[in-house]
Amino acid sequence: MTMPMDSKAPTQSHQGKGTINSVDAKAGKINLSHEPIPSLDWPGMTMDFDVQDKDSLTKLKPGQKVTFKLIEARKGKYVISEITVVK
Ligand SMILES: [Cu+2]
Repeated sequence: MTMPMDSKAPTQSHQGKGTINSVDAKAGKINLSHEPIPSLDWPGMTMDFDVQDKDSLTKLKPGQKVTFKLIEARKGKYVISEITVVK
């Protein structure tokens, strides 16, 4: 899929699901083992993510299952825009 750089389309978000391995609220980073994300054509993997809103990390702990939304902050760089603990 190709998209023009000046696309006026609203920022597309991608929905993911995973388990928290570690949280660095100060740095605004979280390490997740996430399930495949078909809309990005990503396989399941363990990786670090930057989080837009650092405060959203303060209540998160390793072992929790979460759903999250990813947006492309800049080309090829995906950050979490929303993260929610699954009960
Ligand atoms: Cu990944």
